[in-house]
Amino acid sequence: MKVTEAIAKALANLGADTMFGVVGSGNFHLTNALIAHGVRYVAARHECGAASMADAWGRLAGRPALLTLHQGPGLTNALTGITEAAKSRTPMLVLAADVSARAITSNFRIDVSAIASGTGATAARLHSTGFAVDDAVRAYRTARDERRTVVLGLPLDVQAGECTWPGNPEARMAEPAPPSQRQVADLAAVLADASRPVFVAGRGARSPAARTALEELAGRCGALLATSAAAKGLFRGNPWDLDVSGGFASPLAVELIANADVLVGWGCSLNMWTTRHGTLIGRGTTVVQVDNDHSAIGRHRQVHLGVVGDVALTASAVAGLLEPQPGDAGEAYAGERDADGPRAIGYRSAELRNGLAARVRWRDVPYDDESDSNRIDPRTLTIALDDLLPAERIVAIDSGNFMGYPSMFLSVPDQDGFCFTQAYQSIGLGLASAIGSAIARPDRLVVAALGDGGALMGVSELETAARLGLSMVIVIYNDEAYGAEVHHFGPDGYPLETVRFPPADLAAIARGFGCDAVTVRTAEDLGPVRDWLEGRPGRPIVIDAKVTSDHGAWWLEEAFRGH
Ligand SMILES: Cc1ncc(C[n+]2csc(CCOP(=O)(O)OP(=O)(O)O)c2C)c(N)n1
Ligand SMILES: [Mg+2]
Repeated sequence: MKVTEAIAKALANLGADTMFGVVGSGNFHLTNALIAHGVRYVAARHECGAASMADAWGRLAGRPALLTLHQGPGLTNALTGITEAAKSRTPMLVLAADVSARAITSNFRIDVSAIASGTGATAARLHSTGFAVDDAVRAYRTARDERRTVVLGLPLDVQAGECTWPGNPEARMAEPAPPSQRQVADLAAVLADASRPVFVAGRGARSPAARTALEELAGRCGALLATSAAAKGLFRGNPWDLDVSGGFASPLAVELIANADVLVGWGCSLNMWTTRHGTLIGRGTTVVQVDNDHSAIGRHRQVHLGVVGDVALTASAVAGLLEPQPGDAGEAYAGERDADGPRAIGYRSAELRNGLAARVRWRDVPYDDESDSNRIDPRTLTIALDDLLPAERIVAIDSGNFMGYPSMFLSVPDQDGFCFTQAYQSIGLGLASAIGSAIARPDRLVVAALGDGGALMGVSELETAARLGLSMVIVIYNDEAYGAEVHHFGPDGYPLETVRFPPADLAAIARGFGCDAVTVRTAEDLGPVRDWLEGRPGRPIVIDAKVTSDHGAWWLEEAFRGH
C-alpha cells in the first residue's frame, strides 16, 4: 500500500480524528488519505492560524490534534503557533512535508529537524518506506503520552513509496505515574502541620479527577484553592476558590496567598507569572511541588519538598493519610463550634468564607469608571459582557495591554473555560485559538478577546470562522495602538509614532468577511449583542469596542519586569 495511506490508517487507528492545516502539493495526498479514514479536516487561511487552532483543540481535548503542512514555507509560516504549543506542552502532531533526500537544490529545502528543535518541539522523521508507519506511530505516541509537540518531517520520496501494512498500532495510552509512598508520607506530614495551606493547581491538574482529589485533600487540611492562569476555572463553584494566582489575582487573593505557611504547586511550575516574581511566596513559607515530570520540580524556584507523580493519584494518596474533617467543603461549619464561633480548619474559617464570597472576584473590587461618551472603560465593557454572555463559555485570549481585562473580569465555568495561549507571549494567536476551541467544544459559546493589533495580525482567520459558521463572540479592545508598547515607553517620554495607528473600522472589516459586527462606545451599544445571542445565527459577531487607554493596565508593569 502507499505510505501516505498506511500512515493515515495508523494515525486514525490510534484515535486521531481532527486536523487543521493549509494544503499544498506536499501534504495533499496525506491529508486526503486522512480524510478518507474519517479524520475531520479544518482548512485555515494561514499556517500560523492552523497551528493555533490545533494547539487550542489539543488543550481542550487532552490528546493530539494533527497539523498538516506543505513543505518549506508551510512549516515556517506555522512556527509561532508551533512554538507556543511546544512551550505549553500541548500534545500535537505536526505533519510537515519535506523535500526528498536527493532534492538538494530544491527551493523548499530547509533544515526541518533543526527548526523544530529550535522551537522546543520534538523533531521526528519518516526514515524509510519500510519503517514509515513505525516512525509515525512513535511520533504520535510521543505527542500523546509525553504531552509533546512533535514535528514529523515527511520527505516526498518516502511519502510516495509503497510499504506493507505492519498491523494495527497499539492504541493504549501510558498509565499515569503513582508517587512513592515516602514522598506521600512527607507531604501528608507537611500538610498535617500546616495552619494556612494554599494549593496552586496548574496545567497538570486540569482534569475533573484532579479537581475531585484536590478538593478532598484540601478539605482535610483546610487549604485554600488557587490556579495558575493555564488552569483558571478548575475550582469554580468551590467556596474556597481564590481564582488565579499571579498577575491576575485580586487583592484579597494576593493577601491570602502571600500569607500561606505552606504552598503546594500541583502540576504547576510556580513560574514568575504565577508567583508574581516570587512576591506571592512568603519568606517562611514551605513550598512543595507535585509534578509527574521529574524535570519540572524546582525548575523555576527552589522547593522544600518535591513529589514526582500524577496529581490526582498523589492527592488521593495523601488524603488517605489525613483525617476527614466534618464539613470538608466548608458546608458543615454551622455544626462544628468552638467557644468563640464555628471551628476553623486550617486556613478555612466562616469569616473568611464570607469574605471570599463578597470580595475575591475582580468585578466586586470597586474602581473609578473612566468611560466617556466616546470610549468605554475596558473594565465596564468586560463586566457588561460577563453579565450578557451565557455562563457555559470558553474565553480565548490574545496578548497585549488589554489581556488582563477579559482574564480578570470574565468568569469561566471550569478548567475547560479558559484558553490561554500565552507561553510564547505572541500577539495574533487569539482568534485562531478561539476557533480551535469552538471546534473542540461546539456545546459552548466561545469568546475571543483580542487587541486591535493582535486582531489585525491574525485577521485572515475571520474568514475561517465565518466559513465554518461558528457562532462565536469576538471582542476587540480597540485603542488604535500597540497599547502595551505605548504604556511601556510613553511614561519615559519616548516617541510613540511607531506604535500608534489611525482609527480603523474593524466592524466594517468584519462584515466584509461575512461576520456580524457592532461598534461599541458605551455599554448601551451592546444591545445588538443581546439580540445576536438570542438568535445565534451561525456566524461570528465582532465587537469593535473603542476603549479608553489613558494609562496602562496596572498588571502590565508587572509583566514588563519579566522582559
Ligand atoms: C508576534 C509579536 N509581535 C510583537 C509583539 C510585541 N507586542 C507585545 S504587545 C503588543 C501590542 C499589541 O497590541 P494590541 O493587540 O492592540 O493590544 P494592546 O496592547 O493595544 O491592548 C506588541 C506589538 C509580540 N508580543 N508578538
Ligand atoms: Mg491596541
